[in-house]
Amino acid sequence: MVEEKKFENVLVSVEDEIALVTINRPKALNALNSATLKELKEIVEEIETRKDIKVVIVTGSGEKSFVAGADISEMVSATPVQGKVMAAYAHYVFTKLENIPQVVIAAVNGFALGGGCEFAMSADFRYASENAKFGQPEVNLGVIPGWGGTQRLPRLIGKGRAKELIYTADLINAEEAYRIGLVNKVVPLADLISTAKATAKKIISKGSYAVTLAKNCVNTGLDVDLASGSKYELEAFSLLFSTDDKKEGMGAFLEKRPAKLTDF
Ligand code: DAK
Repeated sequence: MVEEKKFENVLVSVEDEIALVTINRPKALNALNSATLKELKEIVEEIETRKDIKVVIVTGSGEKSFVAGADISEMVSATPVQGKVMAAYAHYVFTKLENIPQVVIAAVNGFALGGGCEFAMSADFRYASENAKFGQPEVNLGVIPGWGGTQRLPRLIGKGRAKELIYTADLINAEEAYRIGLVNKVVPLADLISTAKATAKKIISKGSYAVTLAKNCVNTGLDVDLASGSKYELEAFSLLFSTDDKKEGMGAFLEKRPAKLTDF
């Protein structure tokens, strides 16, 4: 169980079916080096198989930074082949996180820059503390976003806004991130985790088959044309007619009582 293991750079706790995954390298503002990515891979791969975890909250330790990017001290001397291997590894971890059956909420508690913003974007949605700052500053370093930023950012906030952020390397504050749809909510830092947990609890009270299939439909649909996405939705929707949750949910509505929805 990952919560019983002692990782060097990541803290994991599980309570009330919520896993809290905290990147813990505060001296480097939680920058993601290969050791941290390796730990994250192990954690995500285990969480994917755990029926006792329904929602995952990812955050950074301390009060200043979520994740300040890929670890620049590790990248500085990397050859093109090493850079490609490191980027492919992070792509694997982020895409895995994006598609696990559980809902993933990024609780962005400070800097979410470069690979940190890309990490947050692989969550289902993001809540930010008032001090959070977002950006893709890679062009300052002579590179481009390499962990999915050129792909997920335009899908989230639109092509023009994404290009402006990437070309200028500008950092934006939490309010601006909220205005452009990069985050769903901005709250005081002290309330960030409790707000994410409150949403997690609400989601957990729903039928988890339905939530997971809704996640699959949105994720799959955004990568294909509308007709193919709609076909996928049709299949998922009709599959849910086989579940006890569908009988219970609709039956409870008609009987005017609260529904008791089940687990995976
Ligand atoms: N990597 C390593 N160390 C970092 C770091 C990072 N990304 N960000 C901060 N640190 C370290 C600092 O070096 C400093 O360490 P010490 O000097 O104390 O040892 C410590 O964290 C505190 O940072 P500062 O002293 O700089 O703190 P400030 O409050 O003054 O500034 C800051 C905070 C976040 C504005 C600043 O630290 C900063 O600008 N950090 C870098 C942010 C950044 O550029 N992030 C994007 C990283 S690039 C690719 C694949 C992926 C990528 C690229 C290519 N390929 C396909 C190969 C992804 C790239 C990125 O993510």
